Amino acid sequence: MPSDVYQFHIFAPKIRYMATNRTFTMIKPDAVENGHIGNILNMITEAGFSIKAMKYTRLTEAQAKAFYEVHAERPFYGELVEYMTSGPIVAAILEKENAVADFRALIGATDPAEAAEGTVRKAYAESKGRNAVHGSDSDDNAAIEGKFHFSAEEVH
Ligand code: IDP
Ligand code: MG
Repeated sequence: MPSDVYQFHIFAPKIRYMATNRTFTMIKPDAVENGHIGNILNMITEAGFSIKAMKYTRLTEAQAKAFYEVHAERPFYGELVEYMTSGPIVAAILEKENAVADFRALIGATDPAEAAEGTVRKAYAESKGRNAVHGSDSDDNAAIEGKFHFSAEEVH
């Protein structure tokens, strides 16, 4: 192993580089309303993800604002919070090798017009805003978002 890589491993804070093999997802209100829960869960399990936790729930305004806090300054934040509280969702923690990246590939680009064939958003999203599913963008956020929705006792 080259010495610079070796040193990197010694001095890097270990936790930030440990892949958890888990991601967090939501089937969003448009997809629930349009009757796509079963088909989307089927795509997810067919792609090799296993379900570690799952619930059918509805976000409060406070929960939606907190979950999407990172987008608070974006022009679509109000619209996003309104949409995410407009109806029930399915929240889940998923497990698979390389879960975060593989799940982002499975769901496709944020805007369904740009999403690849065979992706969840290509098949089921209505628009860039109402885009059927959420997928965590990093291992750190997967852990934070999973904990936001589930207690340790709800993960199996
Ligand atoms: P992502 O869900 O693909 O990670 P982000 O950029 O993190 O996309 O945005 C979070 C969510 O905010 C999107 O999934 C979508 O529901 C909504 N959103 C993003 N960009 C827009 C926009 O330009 N108009 C309306 N809603 C948007
Ligand atoms: Mg995102």
